[in-house]
Amino acid sequence: MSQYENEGDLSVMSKESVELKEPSMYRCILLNDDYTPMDFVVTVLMKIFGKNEDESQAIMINVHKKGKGVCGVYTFEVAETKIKQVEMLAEKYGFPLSCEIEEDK
Ligand code: TYC
Repeated sequence: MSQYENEGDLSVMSKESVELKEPSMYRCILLNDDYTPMDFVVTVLMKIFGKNEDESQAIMINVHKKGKGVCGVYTFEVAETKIKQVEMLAEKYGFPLSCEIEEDK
């Protein structure tokens, strides 16, 4: 009998190594400002966050009125990448649009 026989046998593995956890999820929070044009924000929501035009309008207006709002919930790397994309696109056009990350608990 091979010494490796029991590898992968859940009955002999410790509880910690058997329990697979779901990855934590993170919200992308869009922040309001006084300078970024509304249509630019709507375009960002469609292009980067995959929202349709109606959803994008609704999110943009909500952020405009309330100061901030969730535009999507993703795994950490995806959320971080989207935030970088928002900031790079905003910088390209000289707008101060900003987005932050927050754990979704
Ligand atoms: N407040 C901006 C304006 O009046 C529009 C805006 C909405 C900017 C949402 C940023 O995340 C934002 N032009």
